[in-house]
Amino acid sequence: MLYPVLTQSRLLSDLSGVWDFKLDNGKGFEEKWYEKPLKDADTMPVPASYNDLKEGSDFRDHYGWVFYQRNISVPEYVKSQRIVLRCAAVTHYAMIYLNGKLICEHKGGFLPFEVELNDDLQDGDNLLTIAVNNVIDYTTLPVGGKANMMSGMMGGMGAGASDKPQNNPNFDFFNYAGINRPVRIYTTPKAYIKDVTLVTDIRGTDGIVNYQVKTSDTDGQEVVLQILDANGNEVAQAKGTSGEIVIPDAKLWEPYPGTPYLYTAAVTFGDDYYEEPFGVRTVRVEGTSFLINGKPFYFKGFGKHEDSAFHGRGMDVCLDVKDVNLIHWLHANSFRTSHYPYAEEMYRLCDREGIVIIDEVPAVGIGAGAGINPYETFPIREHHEQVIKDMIARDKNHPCVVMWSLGNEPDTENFPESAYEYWHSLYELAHETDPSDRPVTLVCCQNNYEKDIVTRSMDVVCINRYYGWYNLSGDLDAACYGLNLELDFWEKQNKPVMITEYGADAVAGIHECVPEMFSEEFQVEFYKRQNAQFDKRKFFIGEHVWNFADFATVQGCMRVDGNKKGLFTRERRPKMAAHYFKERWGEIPNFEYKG
Ligand code: E8X
Repeated sequence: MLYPVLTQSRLLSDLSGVWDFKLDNGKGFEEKWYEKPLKDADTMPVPASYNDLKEGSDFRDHYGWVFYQRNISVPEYVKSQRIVLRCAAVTHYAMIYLNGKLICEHKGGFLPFEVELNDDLQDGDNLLTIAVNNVIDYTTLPVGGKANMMSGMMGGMGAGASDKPQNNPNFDFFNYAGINRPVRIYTTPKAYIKDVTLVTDIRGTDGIVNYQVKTSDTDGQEVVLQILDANGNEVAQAKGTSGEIVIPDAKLWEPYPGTPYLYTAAVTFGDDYYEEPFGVRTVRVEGTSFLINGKPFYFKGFGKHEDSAFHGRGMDVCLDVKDVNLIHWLHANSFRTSHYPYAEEMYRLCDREGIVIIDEVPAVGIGAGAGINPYETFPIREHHEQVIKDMIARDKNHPCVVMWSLGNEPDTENFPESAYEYWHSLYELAHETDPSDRPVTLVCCQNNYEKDIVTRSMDVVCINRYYGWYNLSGDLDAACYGLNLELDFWEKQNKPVMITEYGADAVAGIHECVPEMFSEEFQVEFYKRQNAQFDKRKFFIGEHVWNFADFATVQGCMRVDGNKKGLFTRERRPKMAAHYFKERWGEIPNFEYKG
């Protein structure tokens, strides 16, 4: 799906601002709140999560529906155009009403969807209502369970004691909800460009672009695709809906501090015109190496979250720019969009800034504990396939995206065959869906890796490991011993392996001479000791720290004001470990680190 941009043929209007808002009291649909202006409405910004913006657990811990509302009108002179309402992400389920009529529904809280308004727009004001549901259960991604993950660790004690319905995340981040990303209206001519797909390759010093343009009608107008360089000069051109274009002496897209050179594919179809930035680069797994532009790449970075004070999970381009600059400051080169696809603005930024992304769908929490086979009991397969296809459709042209992650920490050890059947077929689906056929992975939880037969079947083995934290707590000698036993196992698999999570909570400001858990010194020591093990292994292609910054999560006896495994605090102040990594990563090149 194309990102909405303002061009010579397309108008774009952002509906960000303060909307009317009301928490459902159970009667919203019965009383048809979407038909008239909300009575006694609260005010609520869009985009943002609503949870932290009004005091009281009514908002913070709301369960179920909320209603957002505002008026929209469009000028007469655009009515000859196609008028589209596009929501970049509504978490987790959206029903859109225009003047009381349901015009669109969408499941899934992290990907865009759109609806044409032409047939339903009236002259003058139109009442736009977006009803949003935040319920997570065994049918949603991410998954909600019977008891939340934190109380689950205490054997689910107390679960079900209250009749008040509540969300019980089967995952470790706060279930922020609402209209988390922009709502926009854009126009296109009636005959329009539907989609652009760009697959790049390198031949000698030439850049090759295999392109495909989908249009609303197939006859009549011709498609023209021009390739513009960074100065806007045309360097190549082609006609027709698909073909191969050669860019002589192409400049490649390389991760920073290389040059992340971007070209623009400028597409004309009749009266419509669209511009898609892209980079010429290749990605491939070969033996135990991960190759970008044919050179072995070493991942230095983190798992992140979209998470900040006030906004919750609401899109915040200011924070994105700050984070990207902190990533540069650390000499990191990559991150994983744990545990859901991020806002499109972040990928566009990373394209420009040369930061590499592992793009993850919101499949987190697929595990129900011993005895219950989630693959037989969670009706999520169809939805999971849909989000994989939608994420790839949205992000396929980004040079920054180098690998797809099908999910995070599912049960792969209690029901190894079911897990294999489930995940491996999704692996095949991702490969079939991606026109660039990027590597595909599944991020695996600390487990019995000898029983797990899925993780080893991915293109890159991605492991989350907490030796010295959740197990062998505080004992770093034992942690290194356990880690090495496991690395010996992986060495034999002849696959590239990277750690996608490892880390220790550190409360900023807690210092100790003898490093103990929760101190900043322990966090540094934890990383130093384990990094020394990774450095000895040639097949080990990257280290992603958990987490970039402290983040909000569900309350529980293991969390003091959120998850504190960040290298930065939630306000982005560096802990000692940030300084340690800045020094370490400053000495690790992007390419050929291990020869
Ligand atoms: C943690 C992280 C969590 O925040 C992340 O979303 C998924 C976790 C730990 C798995 N991985 O708790 O900080 C715990 C495995 C125990 C052996």
